[in-house]
Amino acid sequence: MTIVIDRKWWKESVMYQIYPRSFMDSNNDGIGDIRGIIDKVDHIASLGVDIIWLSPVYMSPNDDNGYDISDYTKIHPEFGTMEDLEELLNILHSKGMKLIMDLVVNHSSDEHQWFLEAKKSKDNPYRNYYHWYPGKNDQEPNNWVSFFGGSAWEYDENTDEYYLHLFTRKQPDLNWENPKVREEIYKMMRFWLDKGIDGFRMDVISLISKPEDFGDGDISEFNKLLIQKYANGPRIHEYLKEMHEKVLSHYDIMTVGEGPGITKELANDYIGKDRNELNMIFQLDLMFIDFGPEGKFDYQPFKRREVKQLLMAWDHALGDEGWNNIFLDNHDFPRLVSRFGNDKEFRIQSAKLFAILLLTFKGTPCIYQGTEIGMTNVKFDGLSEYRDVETLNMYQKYVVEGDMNEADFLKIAHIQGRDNVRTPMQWNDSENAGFSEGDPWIKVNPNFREINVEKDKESDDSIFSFYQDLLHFRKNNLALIYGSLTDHDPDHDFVLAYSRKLEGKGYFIICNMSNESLDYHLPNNLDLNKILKSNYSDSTILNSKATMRPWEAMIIRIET
Ligand code: TEU
Ligand code: CA
Repeated sequence: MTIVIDRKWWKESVMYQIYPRSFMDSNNDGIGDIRGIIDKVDHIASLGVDIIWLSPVYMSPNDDNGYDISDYTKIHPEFGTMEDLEELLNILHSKGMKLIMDLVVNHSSDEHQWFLEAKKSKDNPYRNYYHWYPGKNDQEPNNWVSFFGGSAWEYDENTDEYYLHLFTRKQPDLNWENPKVREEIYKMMRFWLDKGIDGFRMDVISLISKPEDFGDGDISEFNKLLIQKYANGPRIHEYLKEMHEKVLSHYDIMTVGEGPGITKELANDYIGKDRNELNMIFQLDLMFIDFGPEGKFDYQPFKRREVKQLLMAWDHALGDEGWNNIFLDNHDFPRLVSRFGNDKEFRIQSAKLFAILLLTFKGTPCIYQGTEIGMTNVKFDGLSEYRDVETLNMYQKYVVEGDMNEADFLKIAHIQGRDNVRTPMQWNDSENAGFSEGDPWIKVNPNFREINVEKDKESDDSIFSFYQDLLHFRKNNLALIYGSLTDHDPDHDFVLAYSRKLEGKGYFIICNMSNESLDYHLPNNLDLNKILKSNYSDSTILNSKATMRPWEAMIIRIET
């Protein structure tokens, strides 16, 4: 029976995220730049990925490292020029690769012209490009809090009103109720799409529609407030359908929306194939797995079983209706080998295990810069070495205004902080890991002499080569792209065992996500005999039993 496959280039692609500030510095000012990316394009192309997601390179005061945009159609000089961007785009296209850029339109910078106008007076034509509210008895309009700690409201003395900012006070939320705002954004999107970019990653797109009721929310748990008041607002699908109709549908592009607060039950409302909204979402349930009631810095260790359950539950929820996106780290969350693997005695094995998971699970994979060589979290010595506004704001909340001591806070920052994934890309063992001959904007991870691209590529145990081989394997096996996914061991605490099947071709994948060794009994209803890929050189299966060592993973052919 031939299955009808709805083939799309973005379903068959693998994404690679670049955080430009930390990727490669070509002019030695300590800040990564577009010219640096151009210099390293061959590294990315040789890996075998297809789409680059470029985090923001637009004009910004860098309160949130570019996620606070003051001019959406201008390149920040520290990253280079528009010509540099166009050159990068042309080079990628000449290599058959694609470029998607970050669309950050839930908020702008408070230094954007729109906001500079809006705050001049209550009757300024730009006033309701943002959300302004009078206080209540000299208090904020309601009890909403920012993702980054503190109130979500900032008082503006000049006009005696508060403005809403779900992130920093320098990131005022845009008012999507205002059709002028939407038209400005659509115009900006066309500016970039007409240049030939291949789509957008849409920053916190689930937050752009605000609730009708601006009353107090349930602040007992951040996630409750997120779902109750911030995410999936009443007009979200109207806006996305309008965006699709007015902009997206006119181009052969890909869209992936970052979806804080999008539950798996709501996901297909955004990405269902006939919804005419987005192609994919970056779901954050897995990324928020160890968030306690107060959020990320209220750290609650997760169980490996929960990782398995979330991965499978989302696949099941999307079914054949929505197309998944599989990622295990990005510029906002700790390094996957430190968070989900073992970055000490089993760094290489666990990094490779997650390469197998990322590239054989169902959905478009996204690899974050440095993951291809198993870069790890960083343990900075003191607060002065941290750069991320989220971490610094949380220090203010927990240490300055709270009763946590600095040492305990730094322990959490080491586990959860976003600087973990923002230290410079480690190219070689020369000064600053070959990232810059200047003074890097953030300290290089001291382990760069052991962990760097050059050293990894020379190693017999190369993680980069393992990714290269798997990427090639995936591209040539549609069963790993369009095949069904079946969970063969939902109850096991730390072994992930699933199969992928398409028209008679099939693969059985086992991942031992633990420091334990075990004999794993293979399902007897599958004829499994040939190990095609493994992260140990001598993996064996005998009489339907796989001897699994710590962090061992393998891809076994299903004979049909
Ligand atoms: O992130 C929003 C988000 O939901 C979280 O990832 C958030 O950044 C935080 O880490 C949760 O504790 C997006 C961008 O990816 C992030 O870099 C920006 O800081 C944020 O939006 C605001 O633009
Ligand atoms: Ca630079």
